[in-house]
Amino acid sequence: MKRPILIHPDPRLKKVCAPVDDLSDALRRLADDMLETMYDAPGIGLAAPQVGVLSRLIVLDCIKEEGAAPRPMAMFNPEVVASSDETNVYDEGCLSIPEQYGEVTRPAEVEIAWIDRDGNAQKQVFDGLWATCVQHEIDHLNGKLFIDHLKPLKRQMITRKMQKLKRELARG
Ligand code: K1U
Ligand code: ZN
Repeated sequence: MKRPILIHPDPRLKKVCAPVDDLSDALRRLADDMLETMYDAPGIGLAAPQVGVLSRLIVLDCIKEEGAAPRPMAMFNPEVVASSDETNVYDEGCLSIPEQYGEVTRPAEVEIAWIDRDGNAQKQVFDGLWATCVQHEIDHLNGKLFIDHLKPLKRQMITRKMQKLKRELARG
């Protein structure tokens, strides 16, 4: 089931999310719903707070090539356990901040530890777009948006545009 995506500014997007204790069927269903919502958007990642659930769960699939096999991933309690000194700059977007972009500098390579949907501990090194995306999604779990990495003036300009968009959407 597709879920509505919250649009910035929304207080739920600024909260630190709670760790997942027990992997229930409801949480696995949430992960499936988030993947459906992400593919439909379309996007390459999604974090639970973006659908209003304040739990530490993210999904991602950074395979963008037409015709390539999808690689959906769901990560419960994801954590950065190591990051490279080398950095990458990427012009990031966000499904909660539609049609706005900004350059964010992040470590080029990160090692991530997480719990998979079967309850098994996993650890893997990510680079390229996968590294950018997984860091963007973990930021969401800590109440941080990509615009929080930008200069205050650009952040304020984007927030004002989003306030206007939300007013227009509410009017219908
Ligand atoms: O978390 C989100 O809001 C999803 C976001 C993830 C992301 C994008 C760019 C850099 C880092 C993280 C998106 O998926 S925005 C949409 C997007 O980037 C995209 C959409 C269709 C095809 C390819 C990319
Ligand atoms: Zn985002």
